[in-house]
Amino acid sequence: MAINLQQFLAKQLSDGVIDQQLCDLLNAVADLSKEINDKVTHGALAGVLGFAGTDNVQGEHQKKLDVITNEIFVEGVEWTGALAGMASEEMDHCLPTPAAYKRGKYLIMFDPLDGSSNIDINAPIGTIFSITKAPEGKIADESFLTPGRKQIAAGYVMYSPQTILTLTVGNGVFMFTLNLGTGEYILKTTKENIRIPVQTQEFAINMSNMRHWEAPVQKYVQELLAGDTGPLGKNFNMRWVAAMVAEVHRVLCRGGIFMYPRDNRDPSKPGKLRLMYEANPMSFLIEQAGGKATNGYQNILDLQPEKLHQRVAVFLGSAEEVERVTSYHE
Ligand code: AFP
Repeated sequence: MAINLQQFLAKQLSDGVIDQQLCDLLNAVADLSKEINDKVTHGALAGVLGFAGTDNVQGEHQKKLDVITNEIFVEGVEWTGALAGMASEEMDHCLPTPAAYKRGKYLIMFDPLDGSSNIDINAPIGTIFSITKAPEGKIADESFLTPGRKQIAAGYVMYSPQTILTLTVGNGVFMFTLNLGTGEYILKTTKENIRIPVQTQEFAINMSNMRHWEAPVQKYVQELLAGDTGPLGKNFNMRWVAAMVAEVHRVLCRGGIFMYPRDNRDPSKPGKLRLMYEANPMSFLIEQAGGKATNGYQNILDLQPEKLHQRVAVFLGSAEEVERVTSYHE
């Protein structure tokens, strides 16, 4: 009998894997994701498409849905009594839990809507979150700068043909499908405790950036393209959905390697993806499912963050291929 997310979390609580505050926080994230799902699926009908007319800290033009979903996320978790503070791709600085609410023991970092460029073309998008223990004392941006290895929980919600919440609390990866009829997230019995195949024949990278890549990535991608006529001795397929949530979901479901390397266009930027609320939570999920995630040199989870919105190169997925491309960087 398939169980729902509340039942799954209640069991994790009774088994001592999570505490009451984390249980409440994760249930709140699941609930707010249903509101985001509603906004996303109504799109133009809800008047939520197009640009908001503002820029985020990344200097990127915010879509209306970026701003709306950020508000939904903040209001969806601030009251739980589980948080000392939160940080978001869409907010320049962190937000300590307002005095009106009980301070909790956790911090949450999130990208409320990953894949904004997909919104107006009805392509997959998602919400990504990462949960760590809050330090004692006043909460500031620096409070969030702990290595990904210290995450307590992480996950994403993918808004696509199915709305799927994927979660780890440190004992494997579990996927839940939203039953729109009942509003329940149901554990996908075929997808309990996900394992990523060590080998793969599928890669994901934005090929239009090829001329900007560093030599190790050039070498590796040439080998992928050479297929069975080259050193890898097998043919590869390519995918690019332009939403990290969709790429990671595919890797968790059937393996593959996803890459967003740094490139020579802007040497000050070590990559496009953000460490704290994209690469870290996704790397936690990937490692929990038996995959690998590096920045070309180090496991992403071992990186010591220096800034809240810092970027990082990402190579993640099936261990054999991530290890191969990482070895070319040595
Ligand atoms: P947007 O949120 O600006 O669409 O960027 C999405 C993203 O951060 C990540 O989710 C994708 O994997 C990657 O960027 C796509 O980047 P390109 O648009 O350069 O292919």
